[in-house]
Order: sequence, then structure tokens, then C-alpha cells
Amino acid sequence: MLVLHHAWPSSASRRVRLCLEEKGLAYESHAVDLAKLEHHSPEYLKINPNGVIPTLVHDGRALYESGTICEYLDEVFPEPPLRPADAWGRATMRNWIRYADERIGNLIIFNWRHDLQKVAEKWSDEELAERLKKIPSKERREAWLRVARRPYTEEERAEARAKLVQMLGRMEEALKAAAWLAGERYSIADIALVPFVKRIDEEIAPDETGAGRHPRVAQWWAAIQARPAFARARIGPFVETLS
Ligand SMILES: N[C@@H](CCC(=O)N[C@@H](CS)C(=O)NCC(=O)O)C(=O)O
Repeated sequence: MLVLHHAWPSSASRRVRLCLEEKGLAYESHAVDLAKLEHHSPEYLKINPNGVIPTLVHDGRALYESGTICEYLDEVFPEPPLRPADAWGRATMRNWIRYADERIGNLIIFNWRHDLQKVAEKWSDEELAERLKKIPSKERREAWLRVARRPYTEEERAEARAKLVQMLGRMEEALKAAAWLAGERYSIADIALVPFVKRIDEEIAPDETGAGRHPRVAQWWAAIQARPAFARARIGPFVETLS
């Protein structure tokens, strides 16, 4: 049995849902309310000590890190394959996952201002201090502190936007060599980038995902959105998906 602890708009959760849906795997959905900080509760920290979503529980065992979860699913449920057949391709795939993971902070700057900031800015200093104490990572404590008290500035947003747009440039380059990021097969490398491109396309820099700026990425993005698994994974508009 597969149980997914996730949130509909969460980027990392979207990756795992895409993977599950490509494979046609049924799963029980446990929605985690980030605004209520359910992911910092002692019960949740037992299954994910990093205090983030998603977590996949498979036959009673919990696994975290979206990239790792996707690779695990592909090993245990090999059809259809979501990893390149050759070692070079699989290594390239892992580099894409890592590359995207390292840029999640830039996405947070845009994503958290919609909902989490509205909740966090209302906390008293005591409430804030209490909540920060429960967050396992320094980086996320800082992110929560920022949205609660010192929202990201226009300059910081511009810098984060530029870094996200750079990702499209790197993708464009890779897509000159093959139809998908890690070769001729749709793989977890592509899945890892979907939540980024989705947010760039709908809000962060919509002009950049068009054929005029990044034609190969535009083609890649159209092909991904046309996949039946994409609709089933419910990668809807970010703000709409929040409620
Ligand atoms: N590297 C992790 C990142 C997970 C992550 O950042 N999850 C976000 C949602 S996309 C989260 O839980 N944010 C709430 C928080 O940090 O408090 C993964 O890929 O699973």
C-alpha cells in the first residue's frame, strides 16, 4: 500500500504525483496543511525528520526526498520506465534532480508569499519563536522568519527570477541533444523540472517559456502538459490549488 503525505501545490509533491500517475499506481492521499505547520508536528517528524513534504509510506515504511522517492518507485514498479536505460543517462538524470533541488530556495521566494506569508505575518513574536523552534533546518527557519517579519524584497525577487530563468537556458541547451533532459526517454529528470517550469510559466516569467525565448523548452513543456499523467497528477494553477 502506498500513502502519500503531500500538498497539491507543493513542487516536490508534484514530482512524486507525476511519477505515481505515469506508472498508474493507486495511492492514499494525505494532504498536509503547511499553513497549519502540520509538517512540523512530532508525529510527522517521525516519518520525515526534515519537516518537509512529501513523504511516501510504502507498506508501513516511510521515505522522504522527492527525487529519491521517484527513483525508488521506478525500481520497485519498473513499468513504464522513468530512468534512462544506460548508466550515463541515469547519472545525467541525477544531476538534473540535484540541480533543481539546489534551486528550490528561489521558488520559495515566489510561492510562499501567496498563502504562508499571509498566515505567518499574523503570528505574535511569541508564536513565531515557538514555531521556529520546531523547524529542523536552519534554511527553512530563515525562510519562515522572512515571510513572517521581513518579506522578500523586489530586488531579491528579481535575483531569484533571474536564477530560475537561467534554468530554462540550461534546459534549452540540453534539449538540443535529445528530446528529453536525460536522453531519448521521458525520465525523472524531466519530472524534477516540471514544478519549476510550471511556476515560471504561470507567474514568475511567463514570457521566458514561449517559443520566442526558449523554443525547445516550449516544445518540451507542451509535450509534458499533453501527457495523460499530467492531468491526473493535478498540477493545477498554484493559487487555485492552494484551497
Ligand atoms: N528536497 C526536498 C524538498 C522538500 C520541500 O522543500 N518541500 C516543501 C514543499 S515543496 C515544504 O515542505 N515546504 C514547507 C516548509 O519548508 O516548511 C524534496 O525534494 O522532497
